[in-house]
Amino acid sequence: MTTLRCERVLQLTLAVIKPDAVAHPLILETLHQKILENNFIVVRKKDLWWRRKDSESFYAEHSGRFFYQRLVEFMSSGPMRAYILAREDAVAHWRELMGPTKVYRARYTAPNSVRALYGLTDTRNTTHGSDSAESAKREIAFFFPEFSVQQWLDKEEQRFRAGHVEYDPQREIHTPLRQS
Ligand code: IDP
Ligand code: MG
Repeated sequence: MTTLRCERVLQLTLAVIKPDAVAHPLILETLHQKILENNFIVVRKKDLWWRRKDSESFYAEHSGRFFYQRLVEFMSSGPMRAYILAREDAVAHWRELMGPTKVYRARYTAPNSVRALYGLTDTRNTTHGSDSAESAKREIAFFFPEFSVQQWLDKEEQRFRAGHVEYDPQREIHTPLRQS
């Protein structure tokens, strides 16, 4: 059982472990532990493998950039893992944990960040995180079309915020405690 208790409304973000990290089971496990150690609630977790068109569509905002082809090929090159995470200021906290986009810069400016520690190149930089609450909503819908952010905020958020939550080690997600 966890004793997480928060004062302010929880925020959701989308976090993705990219194919370079999923390819290494120890790195994948380490990243999962980091998520737990940093007091994120794991609301959903999904392992998936994108087709190229998924990759192109998710990163459409970057089409035309010099790294776009490389990026879409990489993101559909192997399995990845997506999470819906909850926390106070989840968007900012996850981005801080990831570190700067470019691995070389991350190693200098945020040496303990995920991208600094595990990133391989500017493209293969281990993780993705939504950059705003609006992006999080859009990106959660992209990865988890069956999940309703609004319904979660209305029905589940309060229980999670009050700490009525336990970690299910089998499914590797947090679940609300059944009310007694
Ligand atoms: P972010 O992932 O930190 O939000 P974005 O600028 O949104 O960064 O870029 C999306 C992804 O595109 C990055 O995570 C990285 O994989 C790739 N990318 C961004 N800039 C470069 C670059 O200069 N060279 C190679 N790949 C890049
Ligand atoms: Mg981005």
